Amino acid sequence: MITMEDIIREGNPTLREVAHEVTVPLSDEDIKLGQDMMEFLKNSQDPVKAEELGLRGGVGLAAPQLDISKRIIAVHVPNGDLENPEPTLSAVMYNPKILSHSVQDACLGEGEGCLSVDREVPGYVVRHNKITLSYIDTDGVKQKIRLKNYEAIVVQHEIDHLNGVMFYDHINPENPYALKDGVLVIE
Ligand code: FHF
Ligand code: ZN
Repeated sequence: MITMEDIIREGNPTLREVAHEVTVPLSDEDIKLGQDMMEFLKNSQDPVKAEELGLRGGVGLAAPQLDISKRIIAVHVPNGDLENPEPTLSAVMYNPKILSHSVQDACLGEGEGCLSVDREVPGYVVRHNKITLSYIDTDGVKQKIRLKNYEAIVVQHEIDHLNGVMFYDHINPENPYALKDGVLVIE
C-alpha cells in the first residue's frame, strides 16, 4: 500500500527527470503499480482511511512522485456531489500524450498544490482549457479522449510530472495573479 512516506518531495532530482515510456504489452509490475496508485487516490479521498493513514487528499498521482521514473499517472476526480460517488474521471494512464489542445487557456481560481510540495505556493497556474489525449489503459488498450476544465487541468499537472515540470514553474514570479485576457478561471 502506498502512503505519504512513499512520496518524494521537491529537491529530489527524480522530480526533474523526463520519465521513461513503459513497454507494451504492460508488465505485471506496471499494472500493479497503476492499481496501487489508484488505491492511494481513493484512500486519500476517504475521510476515514485518509485520517487513519495520514494521507493528504489527492486527485492525481504520477509515478515519478514515488521515485519511479516511468510515464504512468493515475487520476481520480470526484464529482463534488456527496450523494453520487461516481467520479467524473477515474483512470490509470500509461504513456499519456497530449495530441492537441484548445487555444483557450484556463487555471484554477484557488491555484494548485502538490503532494510533493509541503508548502503553499500562491498564484495562477495557466494551462490549456481542453486537451485531446491518448494513453494506454490498464488492459493495454490504446484510448483517445477529450477533456476540459478541471479534469484537463489535473491531467496536465500529472503529465508535467512525467516531464520534470512542477506546477510553480508556470507561475509568474513578478505577479503570481497576472492573467492574460481570455483565460478561463475555474472556481
Ligand atoms: C492534488 N489535492 O491532488 C492536490 C494537492 C490540480 O501530482 O486537489 O501532486 F482530494 C499530483 C477534491 C478536490 C478532493 C481536490 C492537480 C493537483 C494534484 C496531487 N485535492 C487536491 C481532493 C482534492 C495534486 N499531485 C493539493 C495535494
Ligand atoms: Zn503534483
